[in-house]
Amino acid sequence: MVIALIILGLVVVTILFHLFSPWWLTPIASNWQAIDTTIEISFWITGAVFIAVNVFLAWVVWRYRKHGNNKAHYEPENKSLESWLTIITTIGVVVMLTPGLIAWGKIINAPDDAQIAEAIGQQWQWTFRFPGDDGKLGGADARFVTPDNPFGLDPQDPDGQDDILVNSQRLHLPLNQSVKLYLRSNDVLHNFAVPQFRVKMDLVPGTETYQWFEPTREGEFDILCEELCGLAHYTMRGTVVVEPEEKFAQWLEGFPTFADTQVINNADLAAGKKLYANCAACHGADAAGNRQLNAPNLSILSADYMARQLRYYREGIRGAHPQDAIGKQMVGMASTVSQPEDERNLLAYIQSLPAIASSPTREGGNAKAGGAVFEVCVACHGAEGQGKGLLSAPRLAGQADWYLHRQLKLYSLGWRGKHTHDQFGTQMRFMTRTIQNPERLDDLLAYIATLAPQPSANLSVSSTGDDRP
Ligand code: HEC
Ligand code: HEC
Ligand SMILES: [Cu+2]
Repeated sequence: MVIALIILGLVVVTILFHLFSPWWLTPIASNWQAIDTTIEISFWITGAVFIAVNVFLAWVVWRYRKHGNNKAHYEPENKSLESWLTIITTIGVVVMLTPGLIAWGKIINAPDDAQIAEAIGQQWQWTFRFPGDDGKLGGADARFVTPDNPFGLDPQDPDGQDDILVNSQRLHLPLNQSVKLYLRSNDVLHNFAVPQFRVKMDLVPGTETYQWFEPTREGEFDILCEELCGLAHYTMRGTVVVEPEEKFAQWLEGFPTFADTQVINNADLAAGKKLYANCAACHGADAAGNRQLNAPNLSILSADYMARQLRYYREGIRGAHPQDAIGKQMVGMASTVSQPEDERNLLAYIQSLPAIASSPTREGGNAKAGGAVFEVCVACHGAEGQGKGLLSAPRLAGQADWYLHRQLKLYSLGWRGKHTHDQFGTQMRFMTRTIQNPERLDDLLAYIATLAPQPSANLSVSSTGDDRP
């Protein structure tokens, strides 16, 4: 009797929980109502079966409880009961699966007029690519990935030259326009999902998958990596911004084509040198930095990293804290090179200067103990602190120790890396927690100082980044 009541109680609680649960589907923002319908049908059918089976179970427990000397009647076969159960189950399963198959048929057939785009997943960030005027995406493969070519586009493919590279975790999309989003992984399995769009799909290394949807609501939605196995996929966050077509077009214009990013080596160095005169006042004619002016060493940094920092300064992502007077100096400077061509020429010029390692200025600290603190940094900044282009992590070896000290402090204060558009900085803010105390910080900086390359070693663009073979 008690058990029968417990079973009935569980059924009632489950139904109430289902009806009043705060965790319900987010309001839909795409054309995929069919997915919601499929989910609802499944809920109705599984719900009905759940109630029927449990009520029957409770009834059986109560009806055939032990009393007196009654004995179970043994009936191994019952043809008519078995056929009925088989027929009802079959109908249930068919009703449940058919809408799913119909929806799947639509999911794999993108409309012909869909806008094409690509999402690239790599540990642990998203980047995006749009075709240029030719409407075609060029070939790409993880084996083409170098610090100069982080998207891994085939340099020989003419279709790829005008592809627009969006090196940002924010993907803008036009409202009410279907998008066929190709999905490519540069390393492991990932899974691209925007819960409000209702479609999700795995990214599989070595092959290209896709999904399509039509955003139907303006706004910002989270991009999640819903790959559950593996390390830290939950940190792969991005944002989809759905906006009217004109605004989208304007946004897209701000990004370089693949060809643009490749000319950095034959950019106009003379023009770059002229622009650099402004910067030399603080960063020095040799770009090796100036301690008195708090200006870091630029000679060791990759163009890609510097370009992102300049953009961050311009967009109020870095140097924006009201008390950050030192960082603020760069905000105005970064806007003097807001033209993509100026910025390219300038960065190409800085890259053409020989890399100079800054000499250590700090005393104390146990470099040996610091090596242990540095172990967590290796995953992104490399074992020699050389930086990894693929992970957007800059070179630390050879950077001025007082500058590194200040940046780590800014991260832990939240003056840097706290802006919602600063996903890389957010990673770093979590990382600074592993340093824990001033003593370990001293040790760490002493260790990084031992990683500095030979003074004046020329670290050309292609050797500053990724350390993969
Ligand atoms: C008034 C002095 C001053 C001038 C002029 C100046 N900078 Fe800076 N720059 C700084 C300071 C100070 C910092 C460090 C800010 C901080 O600690 O947050 C910095 C930081 C940077 C960084 C970030 C480096 C890193 O490792 O993250 C880049 C890139 C940079 N500057 C490039 C430039 C360029 C390019 C120019 C010329 C257009 C320029 N700077 C002109 C003072 C200056
Ligand atoms: C998950 C990858 C990751 C790990 C681990 C990591 N970093 Fe970083 N770090 C980054 C990225 C990405 C950036 C660039 C941030 C940006 O673009 O604003 C960065 C930036 C920095 C900077 C600023 C450099 C500059 O030129 O301004 C310092 C300093 C730094 N990291 C030190 C460390 C130290 C020390 C550790 C270990 C305790 C560490 N990082 C661990 C990814 C990482
Ligand atoms: Cu992932």
